[in-house]
Formats: sequence, C-alpha cells, structure tokens
Amino acid sequence: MTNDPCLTLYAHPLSSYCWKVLLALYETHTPFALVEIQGRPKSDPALSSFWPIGKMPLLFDAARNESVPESSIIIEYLQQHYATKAALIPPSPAASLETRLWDRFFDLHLHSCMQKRVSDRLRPDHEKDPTGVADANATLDTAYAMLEQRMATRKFVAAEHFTMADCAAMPALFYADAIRPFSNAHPALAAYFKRLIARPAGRRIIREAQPFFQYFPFQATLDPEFQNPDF
Ligand SMILES: N[C@@H](CCC(=O)N[C@@H](CS)C(=O)NCC(=O)O)C(=O)O
Repeated sequence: MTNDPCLTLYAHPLSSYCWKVLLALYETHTPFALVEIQGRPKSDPALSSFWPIGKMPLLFDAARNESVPESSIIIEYLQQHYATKAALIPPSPAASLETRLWDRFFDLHLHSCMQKRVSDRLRPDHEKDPTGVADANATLDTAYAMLEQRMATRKFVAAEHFTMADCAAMPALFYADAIRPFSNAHPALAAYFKRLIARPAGRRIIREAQPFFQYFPFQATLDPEFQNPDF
C-alpha cells in the first residue's frame, strides 16, 4: 500500500492557467504530485507527446491511465472522479451553465487579453502589435465594467459558493490588475479579487509563485504585498 498520489500535474508555479487548476486541487484538498515544467511546455517530452499544442497544465491520472489537458476540462475531470468536499461545478443544470459561462468569460475575455499584453511586452520592438494591444485593453475595460456590475451584489461570480468560475477568475484578475489596474470605478471587482486571494488556497499559490515573479514582465507594477515573503 502506497500513499503516493495517483494524480500528477505538469505545471509551473508562475503560470496563470496552472494556478486555475492548482486552486481547484487545493480548494478540494485533492492530493497530487507536481512536476514542474522547465522552459517552454512544447519542449517537455512528457507533455508535448500527449498534447502537441504544447500548453500547460496537463494532468496525468495513473489510476485511470488518462492524460487530461485544458484547465477547465481538468477541473471537470477532477469533479467527476475525485472531488469530495466541494462542488466546483454545481449540480443544478442552471447553476452549472452559469459556472461554465463565467469560466469561459474569464478565459476568453480576460485571461487571453492579459496573455496578449504579456507576450507583446516580451517581443522585440520590431515585432510589437499595437493594434492587438489596444484591442486587448479595450476588451479588458469592457470585462472589468461587466464584472463591476455583476459583483456589486454577489460574493462569488457564478453561484452561491466557490466554483470553477472563481478558479478561472483569480489568476486572470491577479495578472490583469498588474497590467491594466482596476480603477476607482471598480470597487466591487477589487473587493471580489481581494476575497479570492484571501482564501488559503489563493494565498498558498501566490506564495509558491514568489520566487518566479522576477520573470513576470510587469513585476514592477505587481502589488508589493504579493512579493512579501510574509504574504
Ligand atoms: N486553454 C489552455 C491555455 C493554457 C495556456 O495558455 N498555458 C500557458 C501558461 S499560462 C502556456 O502553456 N504557455 C506556454 C507557451 O505558450 O509556450 C488551458 O485552459 O489550459
């Protein structure tokens, strides 16, 4: 009899999509082993042989001999096979759709814009894409305004309790706020973000990422609180 977890997450502590799955694992107290991807995921043989798209995270489940890519699918898989303590996708059909809608909202309209800003910052000057950056900023502004309205009357974004949509929200908002800060027009959004990062799972993920924040190209505008070892 071994206590080794059968789940292995291929991920990196700085990666925002990996945070989304780490949040799900920590929130549900699901045991797993972390394999830290070194360098680009595309050059990692274990990951890219299964998922040539070359994006992390990837979950491997030794008990079922299954490899699972894509953060939302990993969370759905965890819910189907492992989650015991928390329903990250609510059982009611209406609430489950709402959860998936807001999960998509964060990935497609916040996370992708934040990633666009990061990748543009890393490009050499002659490869910059000012139109793409302006589009990303405009979408972020729209997304912030929508969230401000929604979060004015809610504790969690999709249901009465913490769900997959909140897992998607936390990393997207964390990095987006450093790149295009919330303003005085966003008190409800800022308060929601604060509630997410105050959860033990959120704090743990931020602490685990601290040694790597030096590689985040917007480190200068990251709240110093997040870089404090006592966070
Ligand atoms: N849709 C994917 C997106 C994953 C993704 O964009 N991962 C980034 C890290 S946050 C990545 O692997 N980037 C590495 C690269 O593009 O080389 C998901 O939800 O898992």
